[in-house]
Amino acid sequence: MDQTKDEKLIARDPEITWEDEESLARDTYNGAKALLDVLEQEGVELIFGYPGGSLLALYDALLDSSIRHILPRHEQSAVHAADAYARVSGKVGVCLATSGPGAANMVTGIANAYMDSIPVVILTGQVSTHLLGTDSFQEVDITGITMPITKHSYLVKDARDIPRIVKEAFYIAGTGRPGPVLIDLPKNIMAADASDSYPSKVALKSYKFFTKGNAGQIAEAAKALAQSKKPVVYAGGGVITSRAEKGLRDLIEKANIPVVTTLMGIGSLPSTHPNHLGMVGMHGTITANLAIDECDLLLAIGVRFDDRVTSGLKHRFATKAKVIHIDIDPAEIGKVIRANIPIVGDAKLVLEEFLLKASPPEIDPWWMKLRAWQKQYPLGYEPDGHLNPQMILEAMGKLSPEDTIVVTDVGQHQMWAAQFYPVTRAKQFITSAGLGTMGFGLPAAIGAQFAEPDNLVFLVTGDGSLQMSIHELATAVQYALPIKIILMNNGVLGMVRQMQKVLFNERFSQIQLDANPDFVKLADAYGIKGLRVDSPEQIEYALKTAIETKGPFIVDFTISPDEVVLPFVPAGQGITEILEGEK
Ligand SMILES: Cc1ncc(C[n+]2csc(CCOP(=O)(O)OP(=O)(O)O)c2C)c(N)n1
Repeated sequence: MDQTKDEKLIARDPEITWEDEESLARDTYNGAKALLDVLEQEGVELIFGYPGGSLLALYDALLDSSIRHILPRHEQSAVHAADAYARVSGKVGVCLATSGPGAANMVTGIANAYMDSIPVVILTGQVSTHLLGTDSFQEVDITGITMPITKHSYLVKDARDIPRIVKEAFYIAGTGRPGPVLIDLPKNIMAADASDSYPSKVALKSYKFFTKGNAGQIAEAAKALAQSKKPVVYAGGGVITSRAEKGLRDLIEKANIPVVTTLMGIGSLPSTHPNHLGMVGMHGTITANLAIDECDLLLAIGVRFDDRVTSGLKHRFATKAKVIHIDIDPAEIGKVIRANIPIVGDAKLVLEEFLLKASPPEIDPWWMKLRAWQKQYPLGYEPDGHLNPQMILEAMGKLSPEDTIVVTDVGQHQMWAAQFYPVTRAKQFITSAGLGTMGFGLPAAIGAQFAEPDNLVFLVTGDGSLQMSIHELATAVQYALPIKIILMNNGVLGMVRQMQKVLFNERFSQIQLDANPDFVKLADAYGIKGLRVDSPEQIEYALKTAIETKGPFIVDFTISPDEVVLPFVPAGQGITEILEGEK
């Protein structure tokens, strides 16, 4: 008897469940196998995922695939890890979760990638097509839920569409302004007969992006630069995404113009470059903020005039300046600040063209003013004999090799890292900027370490943030990832406490983390070595020990809850209303 035929007959019997049909389909070339084949052809080496009932066929097929599957301990972590992997490797990150709770757990991670324009393909299991819309077990409408936080999404209804959809998803995620693309995969589609034809090209009529900027607008911008007396470059994450660091450096060195960066733009120019005035915005340097306020020409490259920079006060931001805005996403032009000279295009290509046309403006008096501000308002801190967080970051910079990657969580520690770690290159400083997601750090450090297995990866975190993804210590151990965790342990939700202290007259509300574990002991329970440090003299020894110890390591630095991040421009105040303040 023809067994396969018989199985097919049985599978059509209404009494036979989809589960039975799925296991009968295991031997055929099904949607799951087609999916993995096309992912392989897209060059995917790693998937961060978490299994479940809707993905049984896919996890079965994974056993025969060359793709390596990494199992974090939470689906949110799978997205953060894929996100950081993409930020560091420059490839599209891939993550996977089952239907319902698995997919829903990914929402914060997807929003995080969306806000920072990171290319991630998210694969979610879904209930079988005949159950869609029936509130069936573990059903959520994940394409609906994530509509505003994805660049695009697909619900696959025919297994034969899988190769085309995957090809399109990678193309959309990784081109133009990058972002997350979700593919929802119903259970029966994963088990259904599929096609192994892989399209060589993407044909998407409705998806277009500009790469080359308009030559006339670039010429106009170069003319404006040559005539300006007080120009400033405002560089963002777009510079790094388009790998325009060299173009930026060539331009600002040729024309000798000062540069400020956003949080996402850290690394677009080495922090030690003489033209670098530091980060701009809420916790930026005073000089960077005064420069924006005073400049007559603002050359904004790959930025979105985020309210962390503008304080949400567009009528008070760079009011004396002619604005040149270079961005690949036309929707960003004029969204917040009106651009006098808009240039839609890829920053790298635009800057190459700009360089050819640029001539240096006469700006010696401007530089004298900037240098005077830098002298008057240096970014520093007063060592007070205690363990100041800034010291730790300076020591990390001194002791770590140049190819080190620094991943941060969210809070005061993030801002101290942005201010005091000497970042020398693009893709070295990985942080959750737009969404500000506590709990991003540890899974992101995992993704970063997978992207660059031979480089030192530091995670700078806080006791609040770390506890939002502490379970990922197990993942670091399981995959022998030698991440060095630098914990700034102040016993409080420091950044919120700081705002309550400064803006709410020290009326502290719900910021005390009273039942913190002993983090060194906790790490030890996972098999991770660690040290606790509470005085400045121990910093160097602890960091050296962490770096030299094989495998993951935690240094638990006890810092005072009274430490504050300065300067501080409170939200809703003009960027010149900077609190320098005393601690
Ligand atoms: C998921 C999430 N919840 C809440 C917040 C609001 N928030 C921003 S910073 C912060 C405190 C962070 O505390 P910790 O990680 O200990 O870092 P610290 O500021 O003390 O350095 C909070 C609660 C957030 N950013 N993300």
